Amino acid sequence: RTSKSKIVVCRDLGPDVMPLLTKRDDIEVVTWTEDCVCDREWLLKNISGAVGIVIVFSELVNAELLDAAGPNLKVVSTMSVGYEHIHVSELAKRNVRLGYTPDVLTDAVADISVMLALMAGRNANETMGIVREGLWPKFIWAPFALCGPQLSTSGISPSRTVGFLGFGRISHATLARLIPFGVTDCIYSSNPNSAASPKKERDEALLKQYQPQLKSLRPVDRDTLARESDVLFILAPGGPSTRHLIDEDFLRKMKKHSVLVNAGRGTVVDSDALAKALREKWIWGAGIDVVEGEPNIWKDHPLVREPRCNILPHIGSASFETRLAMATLAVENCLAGIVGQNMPAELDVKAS
Ligand code: 8YV
Repeated sequence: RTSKSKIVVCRDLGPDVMPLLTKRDDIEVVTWTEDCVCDREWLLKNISGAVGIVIVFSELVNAELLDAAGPNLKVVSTMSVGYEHIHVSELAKRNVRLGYTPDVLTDAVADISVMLALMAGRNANETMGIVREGLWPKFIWAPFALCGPQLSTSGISPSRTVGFLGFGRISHATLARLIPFGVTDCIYSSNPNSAASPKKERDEALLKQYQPQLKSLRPVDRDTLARESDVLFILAPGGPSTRHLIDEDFLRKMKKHSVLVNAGRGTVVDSDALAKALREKWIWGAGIDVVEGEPNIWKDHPLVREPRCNILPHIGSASFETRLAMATLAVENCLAGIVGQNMPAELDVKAS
């Protein structure tokens, strides 16, 4: 009798994806089926002897967990593109491979980034509050009441400069969506810690692709990014190197009518500074899908109290299509990795 390989799955991945695992005779699947974050005690107990584990971004993968798994563990597969919940060097030490889910969520997150930019510019949270609270009948119409800055450029509105902190796949897809809006200038800071690290050929190709609409595309330092962006998209990864890159100093330099969008990681933005910037009107509005300290964001959080802060509970990748693709890829990565095959999307833990 050959023993089955154990795979621990930290969320029920649904009826379309779970059978990829459960229908296999050679695999024993142990699944956390509760509708809440996987219990740490349960995980530490059940991971013992596993060859693979499929996780989401709320599972911390550290030495403790890897030690609890023991020497059989070959693969950690996360259903996310971000991996700051994973201590990559601990994986490297133990020769454990890492699967993740880039690309498949790019469109969904780019969609929601544009949505947040529009919501923030046109005061969605504030104005929907008027309707929700039954205040519409009392509202006195005035030509400039409830107005906000327009994202699209037309004969009547000036050209817009969009800025990106982080200029990877999701930023490129967001820029592509903004071209029909008439955006003419794009600036970015791709290496947020120092001067931007430009990629000349890539930038020339993007400019060529979007001409004649797009007039300029250039890497800038953070100061220029703050001063020149009409809409700033934060689409950078989390972790210590990007923590609070958007701080009080940065926000004070931004334009009064500018909009800040964060669909990357909450930790990049200092929440107190952003709340102050909105309260004191240094910037026009914010649209954020991620907040430092999430999901523990209660009603009295300084950002929740700001009417010009449009907050979504981290749903950037939450479309049926994208979550299905992410879950499928996470399982495929795991299945390939445990038998030593090429994983469809592997992150090189030794190089990271
Ligand atoms: C997911 C994300 O919602 O992929 C990421 O890094 O932040 C989101 O797409 C989340 O990670 C699900 O695990």
